[in-house]
Amino acid sequence: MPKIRKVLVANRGEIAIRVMRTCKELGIATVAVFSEADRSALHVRTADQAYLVGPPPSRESYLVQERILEVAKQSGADAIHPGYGFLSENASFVRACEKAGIIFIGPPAAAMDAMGEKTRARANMIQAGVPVVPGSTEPIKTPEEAREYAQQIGFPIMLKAAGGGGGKGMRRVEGLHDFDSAWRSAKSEAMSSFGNDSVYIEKYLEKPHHVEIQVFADQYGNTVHLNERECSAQRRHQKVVEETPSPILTPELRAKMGEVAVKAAKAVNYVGAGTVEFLVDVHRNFYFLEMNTRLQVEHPVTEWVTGLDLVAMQIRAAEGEKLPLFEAPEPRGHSIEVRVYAEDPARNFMPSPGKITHLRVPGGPNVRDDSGVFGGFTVPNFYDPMISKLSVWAPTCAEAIARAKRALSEYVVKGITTNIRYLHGILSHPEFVGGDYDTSFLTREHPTLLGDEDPQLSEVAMLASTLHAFQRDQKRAKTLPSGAGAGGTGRISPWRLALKNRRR
Ligand code: MV4
Repeated sequence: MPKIRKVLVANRGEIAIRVMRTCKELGIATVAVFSEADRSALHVRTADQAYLVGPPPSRESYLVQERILEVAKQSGADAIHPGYGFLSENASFVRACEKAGIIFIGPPAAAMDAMGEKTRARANMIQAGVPVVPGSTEPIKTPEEAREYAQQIGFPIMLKAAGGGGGKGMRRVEGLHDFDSAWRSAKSEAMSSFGNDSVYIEKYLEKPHHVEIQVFADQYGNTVHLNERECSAQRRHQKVVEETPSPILTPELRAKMGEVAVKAAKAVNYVGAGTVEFLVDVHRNFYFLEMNTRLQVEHPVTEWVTGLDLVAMQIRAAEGEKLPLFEAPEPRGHSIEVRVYAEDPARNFMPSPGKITHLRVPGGPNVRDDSGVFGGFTVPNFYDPMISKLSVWAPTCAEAIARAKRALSEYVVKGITTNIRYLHGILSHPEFVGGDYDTSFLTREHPTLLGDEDPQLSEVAMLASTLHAFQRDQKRAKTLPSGAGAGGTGRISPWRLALKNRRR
């Protein structure tokens, strides 16, 4: 079995540092790559060696496959960890690593191919017996064909780009009257985002939850799931807060979704850490959305409740070790992660790069700050403005919320604007605390989350949203099938029970 002795981390910021930390603990040497904008970045200082790979734009530096491979050879690295983003889901890069005799710490290229194109992924999942959102499994060629298909499955429908996920090239269509304009704009956005204007159709799910399952596989087909992450707190398809366990899962639903996620991974011969994303509807039906074939930003919450080091597991799997566990670990306690961004929530979340003149990072029991910055660092404007991920663990959800708020209140970042107060507002919001927030939460509640300067006004906003949440509960109790809600049967549903426990 090949032992990995030196890892090139083909990334920057907090994730590069996260990977290097585990390497150090395993006695593995690290190599950083950096652009001209990142000469003084923390990941460069953290690595044992560092190489300049190009000018600031990532197209000319972090994304240049030949240059990254050249550095790997020059430095004597035997493996490359891609982090997330950049080259992490690029099958041609995986093949280039293979050709160069360098271990890619991630899934095989074929597994990426099977999941990369969305209609192909859907067809593969149907084949494997995984439930997918009702809709087409091939791109639709003409608007006539699309209109006919839409009428068949019934409006509202969603037009989605086949070339990639993440909400780009996605349009909700109410009916025939707005079909043509949605068709045109979905196609042109798909083209500019993915260089592929293929579009397919799905039935539109109202206010779904985004729940994803972490999976892990070794090279011998042993595959487990490592429980879920609730990721419904998103804005513009960017996750803002993640937590595990999900407040809407019962142990039974967790086991069912976990089993399906393992089936999905096995169907594409997956190896390493992966995530199967699901949409969960109001009746708690769940549907495969896409599979992310990489380590994800929000992996720390899974590490908190399982006690595992996912990066160490990735490295061991890449070396050919067998999986050390054969069934899902029981989630222990509760974990929440918030993403700290250099951005201004009051100015439509405009990025706020610049020099951090003063920095105090939170600490204390069961608080983890995965940061890519330091006091005196200038946040460049070329990359994603996330500067850190703050994650906490506590025995119960209520304690985890209290701990995350406490940690946020310790966070001091001067010189640039951050979303720290906004994050505190989310964690204080009754809908978040109640645990039944769906993917419409952050957009819908935007005004109440901004943290008004006038405390009386924000009090009113909070009260209004409490009433709103109450109304939603009432409505849901009426619309859910008996047993699923409190719905007149006098029974307390497992979900309600979970919510009650949440307030302990
Ligand atoms: C949907 C949907 C409703 N119905 N598909 C958004 C990102 C992309 N990965 C899929 N997304 C959605 N797909 C159908 N058929 C609603 C969303 C959606 C969403 C999903 C996950 C998290 C946040 C979201 C916010 C708005 C819409």
